[in-house]
Amino acid sequence: MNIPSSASNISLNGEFPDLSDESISELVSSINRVGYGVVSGYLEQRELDQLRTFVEDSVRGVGNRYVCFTGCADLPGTPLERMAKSQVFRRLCTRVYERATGNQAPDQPYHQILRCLTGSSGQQHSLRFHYDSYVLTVLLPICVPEGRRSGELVMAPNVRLVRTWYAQNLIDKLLIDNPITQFLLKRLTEARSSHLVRLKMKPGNLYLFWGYRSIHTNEPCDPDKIRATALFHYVDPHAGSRLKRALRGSGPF
Ligand SMILES: O=C(O)CCC(=O)C(=O)O
Ligand SMILES: [Fe+2]
Repeated sequence: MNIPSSASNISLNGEFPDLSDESISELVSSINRVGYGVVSGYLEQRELDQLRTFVEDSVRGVGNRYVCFTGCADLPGTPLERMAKSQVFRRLCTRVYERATGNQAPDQPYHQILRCLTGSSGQQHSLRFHYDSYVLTVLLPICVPEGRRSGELVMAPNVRLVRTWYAQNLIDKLLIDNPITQFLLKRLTEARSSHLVRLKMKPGNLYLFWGYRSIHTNEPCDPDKIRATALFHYVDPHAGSRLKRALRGSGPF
């Protein structure tokens, strides 16, 4: 389901597109049904060009290798900083969350990242299958290489529910984050298994999925190209877990 951001929705001047309640419902049912929902043309071309230049400069600045930004402190004046601070974008996330779960959206910050993949170091950050730690993942592609190896997003959508206990989540994660499962998932991806959903993304669109509930990763792209994605992860269901707090700093949990 593709929701156009301008045609049927209210667009506020100078702000990001504000989706109607109907569009939010359509997004949520698309995420539940096919694994993802799309808001097309979320960014204007001018904003996309600005981000592309930022990504290209950053990649060049580190010697044409993989670079990743966490949070928005290092992204001042970019549309990504504006998105992180935008009430309209926030309302998109909270309404999607509330519509899907029936629970009030908690007041949690995003886990925001900007990933720029290129070169052989970019390959190392590809085909790493995982569940996110956050319920909703909003992905904004900025640079998507042309051609066959465009770094598609690959996912087995909605394969688990949100766990009540952090310990259950930990077990799920360990069942994925081991060499045997990773090997099997890679083989399924190479075989273009129909069990996996593949997303060839278009820069400037927003892609939403249940990152916590879906096994996913990105495919590698040609090492001489740049693949850049911005991610807003929202709602850690285990934010209050004592076990999580105790384990913090002792691994990728
Ligand atoms: O860059 C992508 O396409 C996906 C990245 C991802 O899944 C993540 O950062 O959690
Ligand atoms: Fe992820």
